[in-house]
Amino acid sequence: MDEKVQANYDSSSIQVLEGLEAVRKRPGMYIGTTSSRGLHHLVWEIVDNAIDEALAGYCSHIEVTIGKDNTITVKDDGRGIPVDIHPKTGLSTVETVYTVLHAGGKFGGGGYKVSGGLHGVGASVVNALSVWLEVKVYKDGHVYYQKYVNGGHPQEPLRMIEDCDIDRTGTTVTFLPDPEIFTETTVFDYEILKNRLRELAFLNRGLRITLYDDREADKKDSFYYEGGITEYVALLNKNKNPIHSTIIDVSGEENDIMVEVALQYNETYNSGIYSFVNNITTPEGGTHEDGVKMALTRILNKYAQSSGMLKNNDTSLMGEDVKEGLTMIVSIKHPNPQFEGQTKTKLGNSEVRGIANHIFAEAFERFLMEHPEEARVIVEKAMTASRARVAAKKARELTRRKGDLDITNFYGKLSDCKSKDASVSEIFLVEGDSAGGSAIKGRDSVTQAILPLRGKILNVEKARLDRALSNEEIRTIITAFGTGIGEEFDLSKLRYNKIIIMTDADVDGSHIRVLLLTLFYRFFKPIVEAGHVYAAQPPLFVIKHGKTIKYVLNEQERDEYLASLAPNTKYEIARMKGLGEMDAEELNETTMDINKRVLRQITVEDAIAADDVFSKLMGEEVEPRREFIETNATYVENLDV
Ligand code: 28F
Repeated sequence: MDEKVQANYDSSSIQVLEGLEAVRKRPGMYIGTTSSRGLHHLVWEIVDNAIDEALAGYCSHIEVTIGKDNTITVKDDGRGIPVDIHPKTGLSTVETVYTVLHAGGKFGGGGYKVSGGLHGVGASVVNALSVWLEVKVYKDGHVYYQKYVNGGHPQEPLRMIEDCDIDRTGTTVTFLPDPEIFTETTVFDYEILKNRLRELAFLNRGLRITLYDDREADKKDSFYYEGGITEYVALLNKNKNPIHSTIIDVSGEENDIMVEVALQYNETYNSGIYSFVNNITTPEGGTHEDGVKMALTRILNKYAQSSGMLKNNDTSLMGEDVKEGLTMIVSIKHPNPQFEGQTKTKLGNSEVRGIANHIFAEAFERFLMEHPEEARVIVEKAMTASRARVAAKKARELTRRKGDLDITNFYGKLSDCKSKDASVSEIFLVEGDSAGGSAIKGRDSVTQAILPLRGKILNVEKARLDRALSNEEIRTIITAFGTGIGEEFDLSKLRYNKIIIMTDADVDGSHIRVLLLTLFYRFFKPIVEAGHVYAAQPPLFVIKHGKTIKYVLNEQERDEYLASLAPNTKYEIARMKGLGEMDAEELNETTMDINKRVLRQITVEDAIAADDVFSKLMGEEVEPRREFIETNATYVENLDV
């Protein structure tokens, strides 16, 4: 190696060490959190590089394996990372990609750098946060290998270790996340990996993605969708009775921006609209989604008028009306996306709005003209929704006029807290009058409000807003929250910082909890997304020994606690009664006191998965519900959506 390269090697190796050290010092800066979410983000960084190779047209199959030891292996059949010396760093390109921060940038020419939620921090971050990582490159009939240890330090330079078939090419990476960084867990969740890998297969039509789990015998799933996002819409609509047969599939390109839209209406009253930029989920939407939605409303109004279905003096269809029962996916590829919004997941590029609008409008209008039958069904659905919206407005005004929706007129149901400071206030939604009574007695009346629920509330999965508003209990909940509902909803008016569902740990209790979660998810989703919703966890057992009384949440905690007692300690253990049988003191002591209780925060980890759970559990179809409950009984019990 001549002097120049050697010198360069020293300076860049210092930069490398500082870079990797920086990542280990503040991992949150690079992967968001070091929780389970951050752990799984490592996989997305590596998978995204393989997907880029597929987008470039060189990779057709990506395999992800969860190892017995919770390692992850990602394997692609692309060209294989170049093994030459990288001009800028004096290191092999492989070592550059895996040890220089952000070295994984754009791969050569145009193409789209697909990047995970934090926009492609690169493979070197994964290396820095792993106990070890090894890369194998298959190219020119040889296998090249390099291993990095203790947060990315190369053990030795890249070297050829063996021969392989001359026509075998690709990159295989295996890594073991560092438990010193991922202190919460280093165990990978198969469902999380499966859902996202399936989504990536939908978003990249024709690419096969296979997931293996070596921790269990022959556990694998393989995804391959020639139809791409139209097959995604078909899956999302599976249990929702589509109202027209064709899944509308639009794709177009302008100014190096690719736009794809797939949509189909179903008979429910909810909308499932999901948008992506370069395979990144954009839950806050943005200009791509806005452009398509504007076109959808404009073209449906235009068709409704020109076909005479909408008379001149009829009110036009609003955005909310054309969203009812709509399952739609908007996926765009953009060479230089700009993200904004609270969680940097809203697309900001203004030029996209117009491009998405007219690419979709032209194709959608052509579809309606060529499919008059399906067009009529779609327009009729929107017109019915429009009438229901007007009715809901009247129902809201009516109830407000009668004073039902204002705070004073339902003293009998809500025992409000004295504090008016939302940031310290919390409301318990309690199953049954007796538990409600004990909760009112046992609570801290300054900060804790109690709303006893009389048995099951209406299943809103199958109800429009006007029907929900006609339900007494739901009106009480809407008023207690203070945010309003539907188009009036305003999160800043939420009267409590915590909304705590307190139901028994039995089947009835979990059914009421799921009914409430359905209500919150369908009509108060921002409240759930902001993390205000919790489930109280009443103890399942009480253990008494000497003067000590210990409440435990479940069998596991019981066994751990019993194991912690001195040998041959005399103790009594009993299964707790239901909330209704606890006295005020016990209820407060075990489930409400903010210093003693254990709450489980309800999160919307994955909107699509949550939507799927609710429509299966609460939708019309009985079959999927029974099959779902049978296969996921434990999952239903721990419904964290
Ligand atoms: C298991 C994870 O990382 N696959 C990859 C390639 C292919 C090329 C490449 C990657 C650095 C900046 C060029 C090959 N031949 N799977 C992967 N496959 N990176 S990562 O190049 C990265 C260089 O620009 C590649 C010709 N061009 C690009």
